[in-house]
Amino acid sequence: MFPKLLIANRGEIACRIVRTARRLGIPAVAVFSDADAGALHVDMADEGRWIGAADAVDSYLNVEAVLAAAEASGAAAVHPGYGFLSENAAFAAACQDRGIVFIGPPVEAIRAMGDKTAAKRIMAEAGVPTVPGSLGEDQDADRLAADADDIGYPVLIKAAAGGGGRGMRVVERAGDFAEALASARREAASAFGDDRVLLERYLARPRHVEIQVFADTHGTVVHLFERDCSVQRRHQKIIEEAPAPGVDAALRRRMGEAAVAAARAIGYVGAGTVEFLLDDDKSFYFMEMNTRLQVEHPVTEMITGHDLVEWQLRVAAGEALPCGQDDLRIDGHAFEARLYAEDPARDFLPAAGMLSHLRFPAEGAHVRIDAGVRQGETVGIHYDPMIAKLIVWDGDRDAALRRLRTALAGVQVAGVATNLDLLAAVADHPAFGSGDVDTRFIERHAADLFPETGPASGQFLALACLAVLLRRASEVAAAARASADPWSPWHSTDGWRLNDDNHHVLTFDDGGRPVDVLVHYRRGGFQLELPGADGALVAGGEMDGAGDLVADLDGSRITATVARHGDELTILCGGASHRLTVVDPAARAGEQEGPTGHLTAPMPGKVVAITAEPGTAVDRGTTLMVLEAMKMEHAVTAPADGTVTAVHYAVGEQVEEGAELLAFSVDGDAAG
Ligand code: MV4
Repeated sequence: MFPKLLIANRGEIACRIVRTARRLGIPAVAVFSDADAGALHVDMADEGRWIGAADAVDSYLNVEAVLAAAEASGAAAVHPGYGFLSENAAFAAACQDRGIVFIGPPVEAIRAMGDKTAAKRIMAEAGVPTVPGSLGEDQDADRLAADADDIGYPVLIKAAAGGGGRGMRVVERAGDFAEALASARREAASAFGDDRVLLERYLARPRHVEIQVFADTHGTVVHLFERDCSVQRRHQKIIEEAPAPGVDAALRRRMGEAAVAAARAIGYVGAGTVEFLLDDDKSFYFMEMNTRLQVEHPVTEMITGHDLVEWQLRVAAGEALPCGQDDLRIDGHAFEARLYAEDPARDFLPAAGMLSHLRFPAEGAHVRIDAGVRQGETVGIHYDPMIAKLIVWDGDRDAALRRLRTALAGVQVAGVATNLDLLAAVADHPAFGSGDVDTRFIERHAADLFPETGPASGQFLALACLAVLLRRASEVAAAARASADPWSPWHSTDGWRLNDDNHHVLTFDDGGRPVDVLVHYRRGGFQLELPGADGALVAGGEMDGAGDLVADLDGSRITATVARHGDELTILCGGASHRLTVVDPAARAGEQEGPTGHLTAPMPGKVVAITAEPGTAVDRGTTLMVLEAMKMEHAVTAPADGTVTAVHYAVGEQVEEGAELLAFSVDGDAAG
């Protein structure tokens, strides 16, 4: 086995690989950029090597820097993880040239699968089912239109050099083909520098079912069954599971055999994933092959009991696979939920911030947490916004789903917006519970999954008041103890007033809405007059140092966690959370303005589409411009009903964070 392993990645996957290396007694070298100097993966590894500036192109994508770190550390092998250089054929080749083992497939296999057209051609020749269509041998527009007629509408246009949905266009009728082709070509050229397309018959409600394959250097190829990854938001997987609902043993065998045939067709070695589209009638079609370890590999590990990173290391060291196909079994069911720092209130744009509070459920036989960050660390915008993966297992799907729901309720995050509520909403959804999943699940159930964030409930408001009041009391008590005159009335926090009831107004900002609570001080607690409530609520409680609050609200005992980050409070209670900002009464003088007329770039990026027409009235939420940042597209939307009055950038231009993109006149706003 290797005397030392360098991990050319960061975050949760780097931590995960270190854990296996440690278990196998292999010294691990972490690499880090300026942004990751104190990161968890560096602390966990045996060595850390700086490789460059925060921007990935200067560090984790910097082939020379990574190889220099490998050579300087004496690493015999490099594990690329996923993303970054993991499917970069030039990097794999450079490792070979420098005598460093690349933990992954042969360079030719990476190259072959990198081009969707070539990959599809190879698979078709290998007898792997592919979607009927045209490989676009002739890219002439009229020729492609004729191919589309032969396929029959609806037709899907796909970027030959693409993946993940970029450059895809569904065309319902012949009359729309020419424009859709032009649009797809523009996006493909912009995203991949290659505007070639291929055409396929469009499957209306497919599922994304992928097969984990593994091949060694002795001719053995096995599959480790399937994963269903249909629940995706804008081509980003959010919850995956294994085995796939509704896949019976016969279908599993057919898909597994097709995946093994696909791997053999390209002389595969190592861990790979063959992605299929599974149609309602149980027909399945090759979509693409990923020549890396996938993010979602843990669900396969949980149902098979094998460590796929250990298998990767052993195969790369020339060992035979630890077991054959007949030795592999499915035991139980597993789910993975991906916790991302994304802001649901901003169309799931990547969110940045300090994780002032981060708690996970206890790990064990049923719960595994693959995290890349710790409480107190900052999530930036340089990299994929993954915080952690929550993986659960149990004997069958229903039991595993109960574990998932419970585990999600045990996740607590404050200080940065996350997709936690969406994960819980999907896990709780009846359609998900019945296994009725397909690639349009999120779209079909959007009304249930993205409820408008309403105002804080009376309970959450009361808990926020208690948190503020108890904290003030402890701060003042501490100050009194430290002062020369501990008994001074100035140290009292009982709201005492001359000739008046002891009371005080607490003001919060709740999603842009000011909320006042009248607090009456009473022996041993408070009476709270909440907006819209009939009668006051009697509240008391205690808060411990970890931010846990044990409250008594009108006689009901409620435990909650209160995470405070500056003036922002996040109340976490019963699996739900709500953010409120404490407003200093003096600050209310300058009333907050409503939606502004200036739309600025939330992060550095490139303008890839402009749909705003100056002078055209638009509704709140309408997409006006699309930016591309960190390989993802981010929509700039109308903050209110109004009119775009000016567009300051053109497609293709780079914008800095904070740059004013458009001028916008809010309806009824005199400023215009
Ligand atoms: C398709 C399809 C329907 N019909 N191909 C999306 C990105 C790339 N992985 C291929 N994708 C699709 N190809 C045909 N002929 C629907 C999708 C698709 C999809 C596939 C898997 C997971 C999520 C998806 C979301 C939207 C569309």
